[in-house]
Amino acid sequence: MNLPIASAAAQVVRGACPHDCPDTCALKITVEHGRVTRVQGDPDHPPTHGALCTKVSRYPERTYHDERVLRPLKRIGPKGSGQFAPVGWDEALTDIAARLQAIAARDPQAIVPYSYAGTMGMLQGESIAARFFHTLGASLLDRTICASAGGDALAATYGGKLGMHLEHFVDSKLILIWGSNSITSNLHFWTFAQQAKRNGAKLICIDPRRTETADKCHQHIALLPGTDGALALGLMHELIVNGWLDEDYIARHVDGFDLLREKALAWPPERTAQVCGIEAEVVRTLAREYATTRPAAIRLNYGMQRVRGGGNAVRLIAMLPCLIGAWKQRGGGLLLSASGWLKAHKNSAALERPDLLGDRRPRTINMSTIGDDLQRESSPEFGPRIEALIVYNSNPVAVAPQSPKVVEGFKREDLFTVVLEHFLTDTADHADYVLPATTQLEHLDVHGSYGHTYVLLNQPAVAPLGEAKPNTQIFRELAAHMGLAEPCLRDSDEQLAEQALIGVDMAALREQGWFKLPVPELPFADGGFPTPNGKVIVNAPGHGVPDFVPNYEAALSSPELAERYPLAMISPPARHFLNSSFVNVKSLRAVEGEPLVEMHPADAASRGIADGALVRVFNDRGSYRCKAALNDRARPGVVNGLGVWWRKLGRDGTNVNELTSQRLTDIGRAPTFYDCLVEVEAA
Ligand SMILES: Nc1nc2c(c(=O)[nH]1)N[C@H]1C(S)=C(S)[C@@H](COP(=O)(O)OP(=O)(O)OC[C@H]3O[C@@H](n4cnc5c(=O)[nH]c(N)nc54)[C@H](O)[C@@H]3O)O[C@H]1N2
Ligand SMILES: Nc1nc2c(c(=O)[nH]1)N[C@H]1C(S)=C(S)[C@@H](COP(=O)(O)OP(=O)(O)OC[C@H]3O[C@@H](n4cnc5c(=O)[nH]c(N)nc54)[C@H](O)[C@@H]3O)O[C@H]1N2
Ligand SMILES: [Mo]
Repeated sequence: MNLPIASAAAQVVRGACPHDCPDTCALKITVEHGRVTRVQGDPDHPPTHGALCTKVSRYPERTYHDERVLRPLKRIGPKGSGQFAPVGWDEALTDIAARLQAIAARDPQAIVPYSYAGTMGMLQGESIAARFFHTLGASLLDRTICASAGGDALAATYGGKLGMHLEHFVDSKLILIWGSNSITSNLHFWTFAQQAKRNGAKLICIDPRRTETADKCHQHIALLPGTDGALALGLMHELIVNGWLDEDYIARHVDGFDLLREKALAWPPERTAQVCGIEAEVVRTLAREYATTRPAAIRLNYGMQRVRGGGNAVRLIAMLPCLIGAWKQRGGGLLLSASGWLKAHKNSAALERPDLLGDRRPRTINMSTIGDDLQRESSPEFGPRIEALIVYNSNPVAVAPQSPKVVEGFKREDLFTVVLEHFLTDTADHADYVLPATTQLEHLDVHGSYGHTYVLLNQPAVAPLGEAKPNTQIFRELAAHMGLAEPCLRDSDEQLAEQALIGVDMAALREQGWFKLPVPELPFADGGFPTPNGKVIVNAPGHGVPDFVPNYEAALSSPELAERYPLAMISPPARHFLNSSFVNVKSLRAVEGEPLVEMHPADAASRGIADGALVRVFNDRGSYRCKAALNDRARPGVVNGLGVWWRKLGRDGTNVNELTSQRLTDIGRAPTFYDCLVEVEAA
């Protein structure tokens, strides 16, 4: 592969945004005198259309940040203190290799990789890293922290994580923006939605929080957190009793609808409204508009599945477009994730080489319960106590639920922790070794997307800064220091890029920087779901018929808890951060100000809390101090703790995950970040 490393002359290099976002933008990176001076969106890439979010247009500020980790660091203070001394690469890798070898000799499953989507790249994500851990026979990681409730639910319904083309939303006449703050977290979808709006479409936002997206929609339905399944059943009730079903589409393409009909008939608008905390008339009107407007689309997003019943709710909502035959038209249907379209084109087996495990079947650790799992002793059920953690592309001390437990685990003196990072994050502060990783501007990668149907190539724009190395190179060198002879551990990034994709014109990808996958225009217009019989599944094996599942923590299911902690807390993304990334970029942190909890003025008044007052948000798991912002972005009974701050940049070294629980969703073993009761008092 051709790698245009910058020379003195100004040049433009094609790249891709690596972040965990549905938009995966195509970038044009200007390099002058060996330094990136500008990052812009590619005007020719249809989803990006030349625009970038504020965060990524400031990418050079992140890459050239004066706090970048640019040399390997070895811990010299107590765990968590962030006290390190620089060491040479060879010294660091020799010591790490010896430590891991000693553990692996007892049981390689005591070594746990911990990674997520800090970069979504196929190379710098799971390629050499996966090969390395598979060769060792280390524990496997269940990557559940974000999307597995909704993702598994969607796959249980449609047969894959499949949905509408992003570009088709311009043709919609009604768009339900459901559990998504698009302006914050899916900006490039929002552009298409606005175009639809200009063409006469009605936009309805379904979200407990009055977000900036809700402000710009025609209507906002502020339901209680975790009640989306009830709303979907209420809508189905109305579709059924008013004769608004597409009987023909259902007969031909939905398997088991009668089972669902029975459930839905138990949800008249009054019951639905009571559970959701909204008016019955809102349910009736929404059902009528959804049934009678064509084309009708749903942009569902992962915000609504971070609760106990998140999987069931996604299954119910995913039925709606099938009941009205919305899939028959361009601009109709649903999009939660488009990543299933990539599946046929991403050669995961070649990149990750699970065959290197041979006959070994290591145990799997769920990343969402790392707090508890770090405390477990060896046992026949659990397997060996976790002795080593290798963290890359993730900041679990900040982002994993119930952080008091996570911190306690990372502080264990008998745990050996290596963190590959750009910065000294809350997690890196707990490492025995921090290894400096390159950013997207410094390495090669290949990307798909979960919000559109293109693949992208990211060419390195500049040479690695300082002594930083790509994740791939770090794992190659670590493997060599451990004497692992497996030849595929030596594949170069260029070779990996050649192995990554199937059925993609690599010449076009190199030339243009992006390539549209061959996805059918109207994939489900005439059924054809990738399920065993081609039909949408109601009664899913192992899951049964979908139903409303109330939150763990709600008056409905735990009245005693709700008496002590009467406020439901959600912790959705802050616009200028990306999970915990960018919190340390000063210009972006300045816009967000400081950690806040939004409260409705009525909830604040009864607690004697003034706007801007310092408050303590607490429950049985922990306590978090921040400022109260009183406004109607919060509905009564719900508080919004905007996420996810670095703990050490928060007020008392905590963030919102001090309060969240490690309980898991109904489907997908995912965290329930937004299923969390709290109380708030003036601090
Ligand atoms: N700027 C920015 N962009 C991001 C991210 C970020 O942190 N910052 N995160 C990225 C990631 S990791 C992901 S997974 C994606 C998608 O990330 P999502 O988590 O889907 O992000 P949003 O769409 O911002 O937020 C979800 C919305 O759901 C709402 N919500 C919370 N609980 C409920 C509920 O029970 N029901 C309903 N209907 N709504 C609820 C929240 O108020 C919020 O407005 O976005 C990505 N994009
Ligand atoms: N309370 C609450 N908690 C949440 C959420 C919420 O809404 N509320 N959202 C959840 C969601 S949706 C998600 S996806 C998770 C996300 O959690 P994480 O995947 O941990 O995401 P980030 O916090 O962005 O941390 C990613 C880290 O990877 C690093 N990184 C980026 N690129 C590279 C690279 O090329 N190499 C290496 N070695 N490192 C790199 C970054 O510097 C950053 O520190 O958080 C979850 N946590
Ligand atoms: Mo996510």
